[in-house]
Amino acid sequence: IRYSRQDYQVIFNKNKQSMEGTKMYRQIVILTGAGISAESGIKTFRDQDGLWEAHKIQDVATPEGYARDPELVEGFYNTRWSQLHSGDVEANAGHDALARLEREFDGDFLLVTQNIDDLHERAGSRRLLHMHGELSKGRCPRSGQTFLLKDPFGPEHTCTCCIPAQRLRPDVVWFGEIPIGLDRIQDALDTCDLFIAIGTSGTVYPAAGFVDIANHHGAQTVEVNLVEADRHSQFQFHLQGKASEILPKMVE
Ligand code: BV8
Repeated sequence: IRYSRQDYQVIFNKNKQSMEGTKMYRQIVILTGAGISAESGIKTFRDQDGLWEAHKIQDVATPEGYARDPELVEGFYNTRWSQLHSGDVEANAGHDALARLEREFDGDFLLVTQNIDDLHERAGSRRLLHMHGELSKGRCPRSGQTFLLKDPFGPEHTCTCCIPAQRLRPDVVWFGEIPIGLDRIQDALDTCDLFIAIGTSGTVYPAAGFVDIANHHGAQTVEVNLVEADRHSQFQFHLQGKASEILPKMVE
């Protein structure tokens, strides 16, 4: 994608032929998944040796699993929390490119991420929505109030909003729970003219259905992924490769 200051021209190649389809865009919605953080060393969910290899979804990413064994679930998130705060993980060129696009594109822009890491924030993204929650926060199960975690979960992590204090749970959206910000996302999808899905397998709903809403409203839809993911047939364009290599080229 190349853009000039006052507007945004998109030139894509499709099926390897370069197609001079230049368009002016006024509103962009971007959806990211675990694939954009993969090159920062953070495991994805469904690639080989992914997060779901070691754990069953129903044990670590459902309210029932948490009720059954909170320590197991806290351990699952603490491992990820510790890696994220280890100093070994940083935003990659894909995150940086999206932050730059947001800064320099003068239309409406919304970055929706399914990821619970803070790498988009570290790269400078601001108009950002974590639809599946955030790893660095705990939530009071009674009031819903969230608290920034200075260290990993433990039984001593309690809220300060209730008496007696309640044990904080991970502030993430588990299967069967309602994702965050759906109204705002729906509004943006209803009016966007470009929707780009990056590094997501398209297996989890409602995120996997966002491309259908964008298509329904006549937006240009683009998928950036190593492979043709589950919903690839719904995308008008597929840019195959690593997010950290493709995104900087799109934005330069
Ligand atoms: C809801 C928790 C009701 C936090 C997560 C039957 C049919 C359809 C739907 C359902 C169904 N049964 C149940 C449902 C609903 C269910 C669902 O979709 N289940 C699926 C499994 C069928 N969904 C829910 O329960 C959701 N809630 O529906 O509530 C509702 C809804 C609306 C309104 C009212 C009520 C809640 C879903 C949230 C679940 N929580 N995570 C955490 O632990 O992180 S989901 C989990 O998977 C993550 O959040 C992650 O975001 C998400 C998707 O994974 P991806 O990000 O796509 O990662 P993945 O590993 O799968 O893929 C990585 C991709 O990157 C690959 O394609 C790979 O090729 C690519 N890649 C790798 N490296 C790179 C790369 N690409 C580019 N560059 C690279 N370098």
